[in-house]
Amino acid sequence: MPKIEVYSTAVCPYCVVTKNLLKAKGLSWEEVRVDTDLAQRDIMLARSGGRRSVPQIFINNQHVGGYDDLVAADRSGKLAQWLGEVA
Ligand SMILES: N[C@@H](CCC(=O)N[C@@H](CS)C(=O)NCC(=O)O)C(=O)O
Repeated sequence: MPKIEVYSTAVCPYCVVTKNLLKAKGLSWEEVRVDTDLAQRDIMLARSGGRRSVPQIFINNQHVGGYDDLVAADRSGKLAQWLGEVA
């Protein structure tokens, strides 16, 4: 199974639709809250190259970006590659 990490906050519509998309694909993920754990917020900023919005999504330690980026990757076929679904 791919390792999927979603940095999120409690009130975050883009986080909700991200998790809905992942769920629809039968994927599971680790949620990392950056509103309740400020150390994780610093880690998110470092890993994402300074992006402050949530969600920030990582697949197998590769930075995907936010929800828009996830959708774009899904449409382009990159997401399937990152998930190991295609060679
Ligand atoms: N284009 C981004 C939008 C994300 C976004 O606006 N997230 C909100 C929470 S749902 C946020 O982080 N707002 C605060 C900020 O942009 O610093 C995406 O698709 O992920």
